[in-house]
Amino acid sequence: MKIGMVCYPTYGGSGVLATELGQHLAKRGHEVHFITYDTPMRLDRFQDNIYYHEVETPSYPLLEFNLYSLALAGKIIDVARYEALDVLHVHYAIPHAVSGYLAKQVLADRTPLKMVTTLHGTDITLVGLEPTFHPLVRFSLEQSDVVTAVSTFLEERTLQNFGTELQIDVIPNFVDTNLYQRSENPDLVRHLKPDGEAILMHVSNFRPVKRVQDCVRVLAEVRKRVPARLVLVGDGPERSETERLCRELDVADHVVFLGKQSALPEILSVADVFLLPSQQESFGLSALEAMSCSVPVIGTNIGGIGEVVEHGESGYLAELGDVERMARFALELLTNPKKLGHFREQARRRAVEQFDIDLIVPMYERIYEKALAL
Ligand code: GMT
Repeated sequence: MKIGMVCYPTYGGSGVLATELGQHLAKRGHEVHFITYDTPMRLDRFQDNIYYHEVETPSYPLLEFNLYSLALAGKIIDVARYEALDVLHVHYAIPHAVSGYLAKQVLADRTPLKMVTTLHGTDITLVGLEPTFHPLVRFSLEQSDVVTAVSTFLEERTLQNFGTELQIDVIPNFVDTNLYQRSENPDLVRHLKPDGEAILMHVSNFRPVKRVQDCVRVLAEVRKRVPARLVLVGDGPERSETERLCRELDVADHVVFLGKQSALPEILSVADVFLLPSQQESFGLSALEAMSCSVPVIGTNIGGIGEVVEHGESGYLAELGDVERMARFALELLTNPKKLGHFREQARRRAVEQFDIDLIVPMYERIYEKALAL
C-alpha cells in the first residue's frame, strides 16, 4: 500500500509512534510518505520505502497567523495526487484530521482517498475540549473512514466527550522489543551512578500534565532510606521549576538532567525504577519503553496507564499526587532485590507478550484494508 503518514515531528508520543509505525510498515514492503513540517525526530536515517514531504507555510504580511492547517491540507492533496496514495493515516486529531478531511473533499472526484484517524490523548481529553475545537474534532472524526484509539480508556473518553456513537477500534501502542532491551553501557553506568546508587528515571516532554516535580518529591522521600539519584530525560516548559524544586528540597546534587536524548534503550537500562506520575495519560508509551528494557514502572492510576502496567506485577499505581505512596512502592522494590528481579521479568514479559511491534503493526494493516474496502 501507499500510505500518507501525518504526525507531529517533535518530542512526543504520538510522533514517535507514527514514525516507528511508518518505518516498520516500510520494512514490510509498504511505501510510506511522511507529511509534516519537520523531519520526525526518530526518522534519522535513510530507509527504503520511506519518503518525507515537508509542509511549508507561506508567509505574507496580511497572514499574521500561521496557516499550517491549510498548508497541510494543500500538501496532502499534492502528495496524494502525485504519489497515488491509497490511505492517509493522521495521528492526533487537531488539526490533522480536519486538514485530512479538507484534502479528501478536494480530491473526491478524481483521487478518492481513505482516511484513518488515530487518537492519542490530549486531542480528546484536553485540547479537543476547547469550545472552538470541539465541533471540528467531532466532525472530523465522523468524517474519517476509520478511527482508532490507543487505549480502551481513550475510546470511552472519546464517546463520552464528543457524544457520538462512532465505532472506534482500539489498537494499543507498541514497542520494538528487540531494540528496547537491557543493554548495559559501562561508561554510562559510571556516569549516572558513580557510587552505585539506586536510579529512579523519568522520560517526558516536561509539560505540566507530566508532573515532573512529583519525581523530585519521590526522590527526596526515597533518599531518607536509600542512596538514590533521579535521572530526568527530556526537556520542556516545567524544566526551570523542576530545577528550582531540586534546590528547595536540597536534592539538586542527586538529580541529573540529561535533556533530549535518542539513545533511550541504553539510558533506560541504567534505571531501577521508572516514574510516571502524570495527571493525564491515555497510554504512557514511555512506561512501555521502560518495561521493555526490564524496568518496572511506578505511576498514577489514571487514564490508560493501568492498561499498560499491572499493579503489583510489572509496577505499582498510586493516586495522583500521592508521592509518599509512590516513594513507599519504590522502596519496596529497591530494598528487596528478589522482588525487584521478579518485577523486572514481569515488565519485560508484558512488553514482549502484549505490545511487541510485530503483534501490533499487522493490526494497522488490517485497519487500512478495512478502510479501503469501504
Ligand atoms: O496527547 C498528548 O499529550 C500528546 C501525545 C504526544 O504526542 O505525546 O501523547 C499522547 O500520546 C501518546 C502516544 O499514543 C501516549 O502514550 C500518551 O499517553 C498521550 N499523552 C496523554 O494522554 C497526556
